[in-house]
Amino acid sequence: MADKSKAPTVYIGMTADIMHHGLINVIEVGRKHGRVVIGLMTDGAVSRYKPLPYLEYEHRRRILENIVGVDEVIPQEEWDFVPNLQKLKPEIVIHGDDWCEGPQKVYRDRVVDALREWDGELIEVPYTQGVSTPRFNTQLRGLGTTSEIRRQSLRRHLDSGELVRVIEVHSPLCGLLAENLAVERGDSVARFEGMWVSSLTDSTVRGKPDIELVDTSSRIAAIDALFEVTTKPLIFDGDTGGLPEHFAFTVRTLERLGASAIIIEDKTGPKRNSLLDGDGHHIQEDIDLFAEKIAVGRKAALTEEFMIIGRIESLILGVGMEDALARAHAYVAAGANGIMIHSRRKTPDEIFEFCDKFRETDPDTTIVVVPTQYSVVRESELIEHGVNIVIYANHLLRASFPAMRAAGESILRNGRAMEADDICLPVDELLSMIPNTVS
Ligand code: SPV
Ligand code: MG
Repeated sequence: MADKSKAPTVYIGMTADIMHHGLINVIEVGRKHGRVVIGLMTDGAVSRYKPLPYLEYEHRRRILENIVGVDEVIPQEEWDFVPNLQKLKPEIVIHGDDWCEGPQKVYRDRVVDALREWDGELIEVPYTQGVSTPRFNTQLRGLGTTSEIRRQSLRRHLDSGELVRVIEVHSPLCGLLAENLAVERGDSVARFEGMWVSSLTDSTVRGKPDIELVDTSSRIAAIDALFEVTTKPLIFDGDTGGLPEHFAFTVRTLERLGASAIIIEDKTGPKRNSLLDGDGHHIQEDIDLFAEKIAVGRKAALTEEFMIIGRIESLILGVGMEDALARAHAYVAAGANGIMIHSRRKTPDEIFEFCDKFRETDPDTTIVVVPTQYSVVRESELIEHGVNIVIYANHLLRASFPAMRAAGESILRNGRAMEADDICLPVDELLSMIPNTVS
């Protein structure tokens, strides 16, 4: 092989989730010009813009390293090429010309500016007709996912270091919404990375109170239908977890289905929802007994990636920060992979205090929060205080009810349906939003 050490450095940034001849074309152009260094987007870089790649970083790296013409693969930690370009100062950057227009154009402009600093050159390879990564992605997602890939994907999101945003889903239709919603926010695209199956909304849609009345088996059966039409990871609200012997079975069942985590709360006796007005609706479990339940669940889990998350009610019950912290450390020592800290206050102060103090001695364990009452809190603030997962725990159900009521009232008021049409989804949209309804 010719000595390439003196050849110009050619930088090519890519995700390389689905390798196709369009990407090979780009690499082939690169190797004609010098030593090809691929800046491979990490999961974190990708997730600022797109759903997580199918293949993990290490797998994508191995594939690329085995492609003729690729001399080196380095991580590109951000969607923006510039930080890597500043480090490498490559003579040449190669990219498909599909980024000259549209949302990627600002990143192209930044590359052009950066290259000017050291007289580098941008070569744009004509877009290969007939291959479109977004189209491949849509087709792949249409095929669904496997239990294993789905289960692991929550950990992958956490490993990316980004805040993981989770939305409550109480039906497969909500699941489709969670799957597909995406909103441009600043220089990235915001999505929900995962789904929360809430005891509150699972009970409410059945017209039942949130008191562990809807049995675990029927809640789990509903997950099967949800999984048929979605690919994102799921966190299950396991209430108190029940008896430790029962909890072990719940863990196994969820894990087998492909759920990524269960959260259980340190309550005992008749369970009541934590957000009920007034104090004393529930009793907190003894710290050692609850830690033991976590340990039983951890032992039952067959995979490392399935997460057991202990939820602490100390702030809800007003028993103090010290108690909350002591419980957090005890639950982690018992094997909890994460801690959910809950609060009923309208401001996030006590949540911030808990997170800051917990992080003083535990930089790693996943922290989960549910800002229903302190909805003023911004995701950027949660990130500053070391939160890893934010669960919007009941919003799709709460949003749907006023809309349904308004439609019903309109029909009753007007003696016909026409006035309600404006607030209803057009029927053709309803039909076309479900995959395979329209060919
Ligand atoms: C749920 O969504 O069922 C929860 C969160 O457990 S909360 O309702 O705030 O207790
Ligand atoms: Mg609940």
